[in-house]
Amino acid sequence: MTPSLQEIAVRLDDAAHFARSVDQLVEPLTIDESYKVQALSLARRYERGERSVGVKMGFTSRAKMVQMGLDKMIWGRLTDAMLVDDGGIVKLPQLVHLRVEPEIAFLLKAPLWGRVDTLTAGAAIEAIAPALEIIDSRYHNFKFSLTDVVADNSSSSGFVVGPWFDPRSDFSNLGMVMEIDGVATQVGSSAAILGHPLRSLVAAARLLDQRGERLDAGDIVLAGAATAAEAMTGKRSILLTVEKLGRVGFTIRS
Ligand code: OOG
Ligand code: MG
Repeated sequence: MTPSLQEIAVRLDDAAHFARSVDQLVEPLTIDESYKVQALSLARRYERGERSVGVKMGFTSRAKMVQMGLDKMIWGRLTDAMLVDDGGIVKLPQLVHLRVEPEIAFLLKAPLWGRVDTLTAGAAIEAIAPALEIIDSRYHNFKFSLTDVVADNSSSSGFVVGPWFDPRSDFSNLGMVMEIDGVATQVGSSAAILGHPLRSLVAAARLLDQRGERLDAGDIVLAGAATAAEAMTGKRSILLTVEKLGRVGFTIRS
């Protein structure tokens, strides 16, 4: 018997909750259905007391598309339980197989939905910050199709946000260096995110609207990784430096 979307959502939510990887979905889902599974699995988190704090965009850079072999933008939902303090600690047993990637975060001061231009999107930003995303696919070996990953909340697991800055400074092409235990492992620019990270916010407003959702004042939006993600297995210290915006970091403990 084909499992219902709710059954798939429970399977993926349990996998995330208990940090156990599962098989890729054998059920042929449409992209619509995979976003429904995502919403159903998040509903379980909200029932456990988590609160929505925004969204993350995925596959907004060439580097990420090439690394994962997928070429369509996706999005996932962020909750307060995923937020890791700047300088904080993440424990490995809570994760299946984490990866870390350098991002830019937006904090919104106004709602955004549908087709908006970059001027409107820019005017809705309260502040921008350097950010690290901790992704953790719930599928074995971090392997998935587009609908698999969307159903799995686009691999969302955690995120760390650095100091907030005035968004009126030019952030179209800022150097980004991610260091692991003091060694620069990923080097890029904010321009790798769709040519300008603001375009990721424009895309978020449009893609959410297609599912009848919108961005609200107070939401955080992660623009998507500027470089490929780094897999990590042991204790590590991760630091991202973004030109003009400063630093954000955290430590992984076993
Ligand atoms: C999917 C999530 C992609 C990004 O920043 O591109 C993403 C994955 O790579 O597991 O978060
Ligand atoms: Mg990401």
